[in-house]
Amino acid sequence: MTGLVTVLGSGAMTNTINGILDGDCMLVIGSNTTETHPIIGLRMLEAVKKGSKLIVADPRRIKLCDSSEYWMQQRPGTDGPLINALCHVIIRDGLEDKQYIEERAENFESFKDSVADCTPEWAEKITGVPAAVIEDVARTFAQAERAGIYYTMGITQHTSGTNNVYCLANLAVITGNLGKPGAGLNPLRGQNNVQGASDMGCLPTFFPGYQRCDDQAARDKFAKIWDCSVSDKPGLMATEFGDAIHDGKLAGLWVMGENPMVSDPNSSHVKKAFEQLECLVVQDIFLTETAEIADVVLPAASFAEKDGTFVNTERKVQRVRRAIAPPGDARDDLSIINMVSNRILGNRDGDYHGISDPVFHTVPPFASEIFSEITECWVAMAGMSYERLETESLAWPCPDKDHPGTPILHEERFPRGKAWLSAISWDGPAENPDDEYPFVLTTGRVLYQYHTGTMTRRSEVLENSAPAAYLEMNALDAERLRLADNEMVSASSRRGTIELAVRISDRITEGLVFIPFHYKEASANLLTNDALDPHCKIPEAKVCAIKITKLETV
Ligand SMILES: Nc1nc2c(c(=O)[nH]1)N[C@H]1C(S)=C(S)[C@@H](COP(=O)(O)OP(=O)(O)OC[C@H]3O[C@@H](n4cnc5c(=O)[nH]c(N)nc54)[C@H](O)[C@@H]3O)O[C@H]1N2
Ligand SMILES: Nc1nc2c(c(=O)[nH]1)N[C@H]1C(S)=C(S)[C@@H](COP(=O)(O)OP(=O)(O)OC[C@H]3O[C@@H](n4cnc5c(=O)[nH]c(N)nc54)[C@H](O)[C@@H]3O)O[C@H]1N2
Ligand SMILES: [Mo]
Repeated sequence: MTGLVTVLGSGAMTNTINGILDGDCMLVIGSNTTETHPIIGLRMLEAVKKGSKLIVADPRRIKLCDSSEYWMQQRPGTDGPLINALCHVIIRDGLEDKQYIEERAENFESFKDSVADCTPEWAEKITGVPAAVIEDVARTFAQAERAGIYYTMGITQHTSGTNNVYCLANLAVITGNLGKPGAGLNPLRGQNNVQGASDMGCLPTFFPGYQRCDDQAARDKFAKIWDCSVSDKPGLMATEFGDAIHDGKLAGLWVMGENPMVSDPNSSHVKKAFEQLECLVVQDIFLTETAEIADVVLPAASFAEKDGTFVNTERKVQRVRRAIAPPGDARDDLSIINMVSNRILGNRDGDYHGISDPVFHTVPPFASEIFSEITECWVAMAGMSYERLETESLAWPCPDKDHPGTPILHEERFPRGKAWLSAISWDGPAENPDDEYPFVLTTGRVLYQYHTGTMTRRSEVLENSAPAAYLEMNALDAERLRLADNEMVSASSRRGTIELAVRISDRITEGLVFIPFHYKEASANLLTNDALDPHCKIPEAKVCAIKITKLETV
């Protein structure tokens, strides 16, 4: 989300997890927090006990709805109009934080005009959320002293994902909720160290620390530190690889710690593309479905078998310590990358002779040396060191060695100075239900499984708790299709077909069904749409159109 990075810093929480307890109001939108971030979910429930008001916005009746003051059950893919309507009511009733807007925001008048027509009645027609509920929620949120927004994939996995986030940023700014405790705009990051990966430049336009590759000064800086020339051309987003392969623009791929054969939308397209690659390398701790079709598999060490740092969702840098030796030929990712790099540079001897740790098979440079280099590359981590991390809990930015770190972002100013309130229009999902494909499919997660299941499905306890794929469906829809609980159905989209059991549930509304994407034997991503958000290229995993038919048992 390049635009947002310049506005907000990065995709991390602006506030802290424990700070949830300092708030008076929480808007949890598109996040099934108790299942996907259980520790954070617990904090939210504690906050409710302390008197904080919980507002949930989710098309499904998730567990948090049991503790919420309001539940807005919007139609999938309609968050933009819903949030714009909240802003409309707040401004119409004069509940915006005028002083904050005056001091910290720009473009308010034009933003105000942009939401002038976004009345609750207008939004009700699009979202299905009653206008009266939108009115109440807007007032509750705006009148809270400290209101925090918590969002995840229900907001971002849409062709309007970036716009949805801009809408939420507008809401946070006009209510003065950025830069103070118990508030903020808080995307809860999903994977272990996904924050660290973004921070380190695992994004096609950035060097480490969100320094742009099209910025000459940044290029000069990295050319000097790395002692080589660096490219000014942004790379491709991972979700653009499939088309690039089909178009003959990409011939080789090195996949590290991802299983795109199961996790990428429209898997048949992905599979065809990957089969055309001249060279596919997969570096993983297990032989995944993607590794099975690879030319080369590089066995990697797991988190418990390596040294380094992870950055968590609240920007805290945490030390990881080797506890056990990696099995067999497995090596930590850093050593593998280094060994391959040495060969590319023709420096064949470098690594093997360099093995100085016979137990853990690590080769230099070691994680601690890399960390020192990071502190040279990026001012936000310049004040950190392994020594400090031993005893201190440090969230970036931490620009010098006496700096205590920054748990709450934007207390004084935004990266661009003042926050820019942008007018956001709405297009709707790329694929809508019709006569042939009458159901909306949304996909996501369950508590006991993790993504493509390579790790969790190897754990007996977890696997026994959630062993099989299912399709969650409302009782009225099930009745219409003459389906009993647990009966097998075939679910098809324009892209593929899977077979799985029906689970009748009052968590879901008529016309909508949910399938978890953890199960390769009934892989939801054979159905999902690979339409992308034009800005950040995230695929629309949360909305596509499907048809469902009962499977006749013989
Ligand atoms: N147990 C478990 N925990 C995980 C993971 C896992 O695989 N398993 N994965 C981790 C990762 S990488 C991530 S990114 C996070 C994701 O965490 P979440 O985003 O919480 O997980 P999801 O199940 O993808 O979707 C969240 C919610 O979005 C709702 N939703 C669907 N469509 C819409 C919509 O149009 N608008 C709104 N507002 N909501 C919608 C769904 O009903 C669902 O409740 O979880 C992390 N935690
Ligand atoms: N339909 C649908 N599709 C989705 C989503 C959705 O909500 N719906 N969510 C999307 C989201 S938010 C995400 S994050 C992706 C997740 O998609 P993936 O990242 O492809 O899924 P994982 O199964 O987590 O794959 C991670 C791999 O890393 C390996 N691994 C673990 N530790 C290490 C290590 O230390 N080193 C190395 N080299 N490998 C390691 C694991 O064995 C595993 O195979 O799925 C996306 N796909
Ligand atoms: Mo994720």
